[in-house]
This record gives sequence, structure tokens and C-alpha cells, in this order.
Amino acid sequence: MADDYFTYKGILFHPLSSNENDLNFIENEFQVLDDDIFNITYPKSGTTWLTEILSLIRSKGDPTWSKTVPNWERSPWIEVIDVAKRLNTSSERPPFMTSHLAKSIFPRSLVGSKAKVIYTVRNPKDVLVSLYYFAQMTTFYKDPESFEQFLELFLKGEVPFGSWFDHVNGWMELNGQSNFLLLCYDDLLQDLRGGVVKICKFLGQELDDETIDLVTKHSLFKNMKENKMANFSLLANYFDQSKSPFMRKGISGDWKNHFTVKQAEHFDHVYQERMNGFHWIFPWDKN
Ligand code: PPS
Repeated sequence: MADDYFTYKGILFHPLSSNENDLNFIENEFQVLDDDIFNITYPKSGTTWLTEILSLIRSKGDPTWSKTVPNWERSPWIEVIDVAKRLNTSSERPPFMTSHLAKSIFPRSLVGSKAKVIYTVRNPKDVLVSLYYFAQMTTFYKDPESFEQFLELFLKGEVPFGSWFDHVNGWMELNGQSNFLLLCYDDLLQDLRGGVVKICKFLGQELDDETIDLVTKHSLFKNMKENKMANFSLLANYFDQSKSPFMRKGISGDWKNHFTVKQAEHFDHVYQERMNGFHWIFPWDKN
């Protein structure tokens, strides 16, 4: 990884995937349309899972589209170089768009629009572990020196797409709006079918029980792992899956296999400080 990160409004990005000019365009000129559907996440929180579920809902449980078109075409990441400029006309608009952008630099035209936002959160300790492996296998991140060092960078928000705390607290400002659906990776693992039903309801899509079963089946981890249009095996230049597979474990609580007691206490301390004053309660807050 030769290139260094650059900063846009205090948030780190990798020059392979984004540039300042495009980010400025996205924030200030990209026109959000009322029919848009956004799949928004902090990295490693269930992005590709949601793209798969949304694709399968759209194709009424038929996996052909998901198995023939890469997920980054089905639901493009708007922050990737040239993507937002290309999509900024209604004729080029895909059925869904994905983004890891913080709310503070997301298109301003979202405000007041009826566009639907699905925001998926995941236990930040598991996000960190997933990101730690991802950083080693992708050219979009600098290689971590150690888990300890990466943990500190994560807590300080010195990783691409910035601070998990700022991301979650920023997007959660929309919670309660009728065009905002909050999902939790950890809940989807517990009850994927229930999650699919919730998403269908939010999108106003009525699917029968059999179709919902199909959507659920094809978006299971084991099935997505085998789908080369979802597992990023087509992008071998950017992802070295011999170091760590993109579809790695797909579980909740893997952080327990990585954190020392001291690291977990330190993480919890920073978490309490950074989430202080916010009233949201996530599944991991209850343990
Ligand atoms: S990215 O790079 O930000 O777009 O990554 P993202 O898709 O958000 O997150 C990748 C993690 O999600 C897991 N994953 C799943 N878990 C359960 N079920 C399904 N179907 C599924 N699909 C993806 C994937 O394995 C990564 O988590 P880890 O913990 O690394 O396994």
C-alpha cells in the first residue's frame, strides 16, 4: 500500500477509492431523489448483507440478479471515484445506493427529501475485529501494525470513514423519521427472516411467505459466501482473500476471541465517554 490517506472535513479516505473533488460534489451537488433508497453503514457493519437482501427483495426471491451482477453494480457506493457524478441523473439511477459516508458529509439534499435510508449498526467491538482483518487483506487500508495499535486508531477515528462514534451518533439523529429504518447486524443474525419482513414493510413491498423464505435463504452467510457476485472474489487486485476472506466469520461476539480484558475495559471506557448524552440503546448495551 504505497499511497497515504487524505482527509476530507476531518475524515480519512484512501485515494484509490475517493477524491476531494468528488466528495465535495457528493456533499454539495449530488441530488437525492424522493425514490432513492440508501444502504448506509459504517464499514464492516453488514453493508454487503443488506445489498443482498435488498436485491433479493427486488427480484422477489429469484437469485439470478444477485448471482450475475456484482453487488457494487447492484447498489453502487456513491463515494467511489466518478460514481456519484455518473449517477446524478434520474435515468442512471440504480434501485439502491450504498454509502459509508458520515452524515456530516452526506449529500445535503437528503434533508427534506423522501428518500429512504436503511442504516445498519453492529457491535463496534466486532466491527473493529472485522475491520482489523479487512485492513490486512485490502489495498484500501494501511496494514495495521498490531491489534493494539489498530484498536487505538479505531477509537480515535483515525481509520477510513472516520470515527464509529461520530458515524452512529450522526446518523441516529434521523431515528424516528418515517424514511429512516434502523437495523442491527446482531439482530439480523438472531432473526434474519424477521429482518427481511421489516425491510419489506419499510419499502412498501408486499411479498408472500414463500418469497420471504427465498430472500432469507439466499442471504444466509453460507450462501453469500459462495456467491462470487457478493464475496468480492472478482476484485482480486484490491482484496487478497488468501490473507483473510471477505466473508470471514459472519458472527456476533468474535471480539471475545481478540480483546484482552484490559483492552475490553479500555474500549468500554471510551465507549461510555463518547456515547454519553445519547439515549439510544443497542443490543450490545444490554449485555
Ligand atoms: S464492507 O467492506 O464495509 O462493505 O463490509 P460489510 O459488508 O459491511 O461487512 C462485512 C462483514 O459482514 C459479514 N457478513 C455477514 N454476516 C452474516 N451473514 C451474512 N449473510 C453476511 N454477509 C456479510 C462479513 O462476514 C463481515 O464480517 P466478519 O466479522 O469479518 O465475518
